[in-house]
Amino acid sequence: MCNCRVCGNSLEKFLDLGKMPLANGFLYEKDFSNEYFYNLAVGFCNDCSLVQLIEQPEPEKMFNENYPFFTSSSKFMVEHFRNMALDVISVYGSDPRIVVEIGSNDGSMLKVFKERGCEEIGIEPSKSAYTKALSNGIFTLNEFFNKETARVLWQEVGSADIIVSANVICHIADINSVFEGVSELLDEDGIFVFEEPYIGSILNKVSYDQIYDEHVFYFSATSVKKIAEKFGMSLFMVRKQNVHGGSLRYYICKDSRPTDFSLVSEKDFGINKFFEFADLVEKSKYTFKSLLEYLKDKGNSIVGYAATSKSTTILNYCGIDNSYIDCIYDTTKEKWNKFTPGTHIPVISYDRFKNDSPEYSVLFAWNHRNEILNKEKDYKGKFILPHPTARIL
Ligand code: DWN
Ligand code: ZN
Repeated sequence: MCNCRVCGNSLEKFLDLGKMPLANGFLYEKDFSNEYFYNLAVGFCNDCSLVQLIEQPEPEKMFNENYPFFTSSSKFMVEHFRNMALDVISVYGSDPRIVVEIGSNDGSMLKVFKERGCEEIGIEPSKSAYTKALSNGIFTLNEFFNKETARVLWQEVGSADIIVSANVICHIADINSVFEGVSELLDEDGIFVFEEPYIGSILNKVSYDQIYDEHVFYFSATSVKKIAEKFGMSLFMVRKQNVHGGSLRYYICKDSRPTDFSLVSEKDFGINKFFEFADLVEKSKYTFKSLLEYLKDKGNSIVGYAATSKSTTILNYCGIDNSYIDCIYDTTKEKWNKFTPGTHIPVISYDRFKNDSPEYSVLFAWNHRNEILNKEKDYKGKFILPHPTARIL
């Protein structure tokens, strides 16, 4: 079993979701026999309070030319990142000169900084997303961010006024290298702002599908504060965000700034809370599978709406294949005509959803619920939410 990636302490395992394929390892039929699996389990560090995967596949297996997630797949999220960029500039206090984004994907957020006249630098390891960013005119390096990349950048362009990141820091196992790199690259008056799905929301919503290979860390204000301090920086503010089921935005600086943690209380995040969560996850699986069985027995057609990374955890953990779910409709063309990792359900173009009009659709992109329900006002069937207790909307 691996130790805490921040402080080296041994981890207390509280949840084991079993054998898993890569969350974004959508594949063709010819590749079924070579599919990669690992064991998906999560542990808690009693020292720094950081929840983390026990084992994570190598980054190159996940983030490469086949990586099929693009920020622009959600209009709502593009708008959210516009607001995030403006918020960060306003907290920084003046127009920044250099802005670096760690894991900048297709450049959706950097575009806003660029429009404001900043020099934008994206760091994006997935060739697929990097290529999209370049075609969007966003300066991007096809690299993993770590202390070495940070040093090279610092030598070439000097320090960064702002370093931002969204839904990325939780993906990087060598978090010590990330924070060391940030502390070297960041200007003395600069700020480092990042946001991630919040462990408090995952616990409350029993959204265990946020747990998959790419998400090695599940942060809280308590754990982020400790990591920042380890590298001579300080967490001065956290703000809740209503995205991905509930995220926290963390604001970190090198100098001292007025602190504001008023909105977050994490007193009860001890190991017992995590064992309780593990019980609720098992109950959720039972309700989801029973609901699908019930609907199927009655002769209904069931499909999936959005082949998200999260759906890989749910489908594999609950043992749901195409005897339950006929297909999953998705807007990302890189996933079309492929099959879901591990469970081999066909993924097809979203364009067919309206015509097919299936009776029940599992809303695997439950985090985009408002955006999707708005878009699907004319849908005659019903949506199913997979957790906390599976239910028909
Ligand atoms: O952390 C991560 C988050 C930010 O994005 C990554 N590890 C990978 C990814 O996770 P995800 O795949 O669970 O993200 P989403 O945004 O919940 O889902 C994206 C998928 O859903 C895409 O394949 C597009 C699809 N989708 C759709 O078919 N119709 C999305 C929307 C909003 C829609 O209306
Ligand atoms: Zn630790």
